[in-house]
Amino acid sequence: MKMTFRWYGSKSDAVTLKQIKQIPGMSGVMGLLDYKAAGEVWEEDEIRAYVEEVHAAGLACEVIESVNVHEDIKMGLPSRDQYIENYRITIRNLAKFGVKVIVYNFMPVFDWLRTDLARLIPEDGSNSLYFDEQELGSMGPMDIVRKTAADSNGFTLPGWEPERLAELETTLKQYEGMTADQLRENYQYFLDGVIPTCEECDVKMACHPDDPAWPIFGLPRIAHSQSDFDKIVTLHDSPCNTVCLCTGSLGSNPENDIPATIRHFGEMNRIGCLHVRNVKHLGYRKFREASHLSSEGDLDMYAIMKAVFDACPDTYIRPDHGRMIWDEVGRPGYGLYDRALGATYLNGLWEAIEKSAR
Ligand SMILES: [Mn+2]
Repeated sequence: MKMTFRWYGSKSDAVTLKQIKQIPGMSGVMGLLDYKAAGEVWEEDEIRAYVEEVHAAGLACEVIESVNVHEDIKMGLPSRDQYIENYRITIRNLAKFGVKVIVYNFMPVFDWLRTDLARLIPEDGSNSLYFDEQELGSMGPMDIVRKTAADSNGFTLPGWEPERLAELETTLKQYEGMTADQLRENYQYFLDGVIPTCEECDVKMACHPDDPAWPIFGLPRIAHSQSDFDKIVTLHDSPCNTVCLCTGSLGSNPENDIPATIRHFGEMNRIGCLHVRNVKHLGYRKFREASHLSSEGDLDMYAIMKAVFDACPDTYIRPDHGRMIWDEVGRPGYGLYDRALGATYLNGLWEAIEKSAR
């Protein structure tokens, strides 16, 4: 298991590489260029600058996230071929700098979605990301976009790029009537376009689950359960077509058995990497993100790490969203302190699992 930390780059992240390097057991980052619009080519010079900075700090950069898929690809418009070609160029460019895994998602319009980015946790005065379907019911898509932008403490949020959301109403209209099967057909077309390039370059595509793990605003969503991902990995059968197993995203739906899903795809060699975090269910389609400790949420982190150990022990992992604690001000979900605690806790579980297996 290679423990990593998401890092937004020195211009965009309040957390420094030096701080990341000082977290015990940290081997590298999961990187991104957060200023790139969906569909744009990631140029060699930009990738080189990012990767060299990470390497200079003594960290690896083998996983890149948020290479966003252009909406025209998801909608199956004729312009998709150009965007798929751009994606292929980006894959080749990333591979030149040692990238092994690319995390992306295939969610229409909205990436992850929360109704509150800083919900107070009364028990200890910290705050975390929060979702309540009932609260969402009273908001339209534009309301949630405005609220998310206003609550981001001035940081960019992946999937919430202003230029992507500027034409929101038009985009939502274009999706009207699209079924899950149609979206899956468009997905297959995309995979048929990019997976052969991944095979040439020895890079894995890792699909991030829908977050939360159900459809929203009537849009089709096709990546929020084990059976959904069973379909995805067969859309284009290749070891390069993998899952980014995000425990918190899938875990927002209590019906998803996360350790079983890790074993299932791990044994198939179809896990590209994992995001590991905990979630506290508060009612029907209502949850908040919890600290990583099993007893503070509803996921069994021991069972999760044990499944990783048994089924995909060489994979990349990062602690996912943390709470905001110790009065830290930062990008919602991506502060330093709680994610560092999370990494340390996961490393502790790992050591115990490893030694007891001897
Ligand atoms: Mn995730």
